[in-house]
Amino acid sequence: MWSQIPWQFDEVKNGLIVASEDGKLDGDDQLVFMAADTGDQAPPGAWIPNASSQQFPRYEIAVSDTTDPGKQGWVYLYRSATLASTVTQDYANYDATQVLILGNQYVLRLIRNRVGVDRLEMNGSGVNILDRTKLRAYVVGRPLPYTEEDLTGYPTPNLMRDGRVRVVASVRFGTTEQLQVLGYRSRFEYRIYHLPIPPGTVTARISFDQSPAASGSTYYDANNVSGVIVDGTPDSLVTTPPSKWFQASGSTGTAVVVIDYVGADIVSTYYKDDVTIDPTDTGDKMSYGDAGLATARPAATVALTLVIYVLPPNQPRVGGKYQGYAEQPLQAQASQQRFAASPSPTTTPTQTATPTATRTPTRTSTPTSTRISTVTMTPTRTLTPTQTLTPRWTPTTTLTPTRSPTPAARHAAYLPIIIKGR
Ligand SMILES: [Ca+2]
Ligand SMILES: [Ca+2]
Ligand SMILES: [Ca+2]
Ligand SMILES: [Ca+2]
Repeated sequence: MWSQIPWQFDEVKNGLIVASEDGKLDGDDQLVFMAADTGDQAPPGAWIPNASSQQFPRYEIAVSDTTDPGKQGWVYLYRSATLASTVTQDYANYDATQVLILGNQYVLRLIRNRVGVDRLEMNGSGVNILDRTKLRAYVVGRPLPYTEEDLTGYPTPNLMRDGRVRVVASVRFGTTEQLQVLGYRSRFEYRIYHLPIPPGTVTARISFDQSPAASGSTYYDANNVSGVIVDGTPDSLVTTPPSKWFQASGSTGTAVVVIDYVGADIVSTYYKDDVTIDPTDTGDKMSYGDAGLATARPAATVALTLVIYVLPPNQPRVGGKYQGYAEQPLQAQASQQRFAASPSPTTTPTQTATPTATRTPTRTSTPTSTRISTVTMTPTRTLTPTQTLTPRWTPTTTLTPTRSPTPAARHAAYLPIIIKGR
């Protein structure tokens, strides 16, 4: 049995996802689908029941996980002049009026005309657990640090893509893209390409400050194994060596943040849980489990990527695993196959069982539910085995160990590429 799955092609130009380039697939354009939608490997000769597709090669794409070599899944990319799409799922959408990314498992608001986000609701709860993201730059001789409020003049985010798998919103400031936000089903990435650092900056930080609604959740990072309670009462934490991931497990969901910097030395974890009003602070001027990284000696501009996973409520300490997912993307390998007109010699005429129902010969287990596969295209016809590149992390994804599909009999998945007028 074949099933169509959600997918999208995104065009890439100079390393950035764009709304449109030339309308043709070239070497850096990306095919994106969710690893959880992959199926079994189809037996040799098995083809979708569509005559037009037989005239074109198909591509078998094998997806594997270097963090768990036993996991593999397959999808098949078909081209046809007559195939109709039956896909109804859409994992992420964009609301331009409210500047929201609406992933299946979260609602995220981008701060209009600024760098950062200031609303995060998880798992359909309607509860905003985020005060805002905070930026600080401490400059010699300046009593107060520069904050995200001082980074002004950014235009409203521009929607680049709103497909079935991901949303890409982009902020162009000057002549180059300053940041892009990629929203998937239960993960989003905040990529800042050029963050200007004020001259004379000695130390800087970026952090996620939660809202009072996050009170009662548990905070973990690489150094803090048993966790501390986010409640506005200060905690004592180990802050070195710096942790590159932070996790808050609460009653509406669990957020894991993985941060990567380019252009600054990361010196320590930043953490502040203190309800005391700080008049010099931004946002609600309180700190609820405000967690991030402090850096020293930043360059004139730094680049940083934040990958945020939205998991079910009250997860145990899993941040290290998700850091691994962020840093070790899924691998996709594509091979071209052609339809063979004659019946396959291996067909057994006496077979009584439905051949499609229980086919699972090679699939050992299903990938976890929301890892993404991105495949780059070569100009001609073959899918390259290389993964996509962008700043430092590829748009892989990942998610929830608790939401893996059952590893029972499955389907063969395919992406219908419908070519009109041929
Ligand atoms: Ca192109
Ligand atoms: Ca969409
Ligand atoms: Ca506390
Ligand atoms: Ca606050």
